[in-house]
Amino acid sequence: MEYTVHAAGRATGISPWRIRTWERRYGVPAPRRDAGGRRTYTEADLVVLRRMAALVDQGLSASHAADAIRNEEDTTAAEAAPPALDPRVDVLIDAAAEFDESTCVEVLRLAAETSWATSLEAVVMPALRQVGLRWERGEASIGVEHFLSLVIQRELLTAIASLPPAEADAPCVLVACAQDDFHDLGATALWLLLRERGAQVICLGADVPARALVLATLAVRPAVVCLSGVAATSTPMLAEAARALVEARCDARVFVGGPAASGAASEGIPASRLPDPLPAAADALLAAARGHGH
Ligand code: B12
Repeated sequence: MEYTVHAAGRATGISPWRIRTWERRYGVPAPRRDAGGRRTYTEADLVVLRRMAALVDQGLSASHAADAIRNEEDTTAAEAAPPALDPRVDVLIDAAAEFDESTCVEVLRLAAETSWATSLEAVVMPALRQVGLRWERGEASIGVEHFLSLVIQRELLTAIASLPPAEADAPCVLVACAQDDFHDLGATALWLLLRERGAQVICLGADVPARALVLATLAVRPAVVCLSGVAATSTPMLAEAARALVEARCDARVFVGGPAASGAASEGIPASRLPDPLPAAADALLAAARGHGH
C-alpha cells in the first residue's frame, strides 16, 4: 500500500508540511517519487514518521531524532544482513539432506585440516544453525538434523581420541551440560579445543544434574568447571548447578557458556561468563586453569 503525503499525514497525525520539512532538512524519511514527481510513502515510511514524531514528543530536537533513526536503521540493517555463509556450509547440509555420509565426512575433514578452531566457527556451528533453521521452517526433517549432529559428534570424538594424552601436570577442566540439556556438541567441541591446547579434560556430556556435577567436581578436583547451556530453558539449570558448586565449596573457578548463559535471565548465575566463540572460550578456560592456585 502506498500513500500520498496527505494520506501519510492522515495516517500518522503529522501535518504534510512537517513531513516535507523533515525530508528537506534531514532526509527522514526519503519517500520515492512517482512518475509525476509526487511523493509516495510506504508502510515502512509511516513507521519512520511515527518514530520521528515519538522522539520529538519525548523532547529530542528533530535533527537529533533523525540521527537516532538513522543509527537505528544502520543497526537493524547490520543485524538483518547475516554474515556471508562459508560455501562449505551449504555443501555440508545439502549432503546431510541426502544422508550422504562420505561427503559430510570429507567436507568436515578438509575443513579441519586448517584448524578445528576455524572450522568450528566457519563451517560446523553455522551448519548446525542452518539445519536448525531448515528444521524450524519445515524444510528439513529432524532425521537430517540427527544424522548431521551424529556425524559431527563422531568427527569431534575421533579427533579427541587421536590426540596424544595430556601431561600429568596439565591443568584440568571439567566440562558438563546443564541438566535436561541434550545439546552437547558445543561442550564436545570445547573438549577438543581444550585438549588441543594441552589441557586435561573430564567431559560429563549432556544432561548433568547438579548433584552429579558436585560429586564429580569433588572427585576430580579440576582447576576450572565449564557449564554449557544451549536451550533457553537451561538458564535456571545453569544457575542451580553453579549455586550447588558454590555451596559445596568446590575449589574450582566456575564458568558458564552457550546461548543459555547470556541475556538478562542469566545475570544472577554465580559464575563467570565465557565468550561465545568456542576458540575464545577455550583460551579463557585455559588461562583461568593455568592461573588457578597461583
Ligand atoms: C542439534 C540440535 C539438537 C540435537 C542435539 C544433539 C547434540 N548432541 O547436541 C537434539 C536432537 C538432541 C536436540 C533436541 C532438542 N532441541 Co535442538 N537443536 C539442535 C541444533 C540444530 C544445533 C544445536 C547446537 O549444537 N548448537 C550450537 C551452536 C550451533 O549454536 P549457537 O547458538 O550458535 O552457539 C554459539 C555459541 O553459543 C557457542 N556455543 C554453543 N554451545 C556452547 C557452550 C559453551 C560452554 C560455550 C562457551 C559456547 C558455546 O558456539 C556457537 C558459535 O559461537 C539447534 C539449532 C541452533 N541454532 O543451535 C537446535 C535448537 C538448539 N534446539 C531447539 C529445541 C527447541 C530442541 C528441543 C526442545 C526439540 C524438541 N521439541 O524436542 C529438544 C530439546 C532437548 C533438550 N532437552 O535439550 C531450539 C532451542 C530454542 C531455544 N531458544 O531454546 C533450537 C535453537 C532449534 C530452533 N531453532 O528452534 N536439538
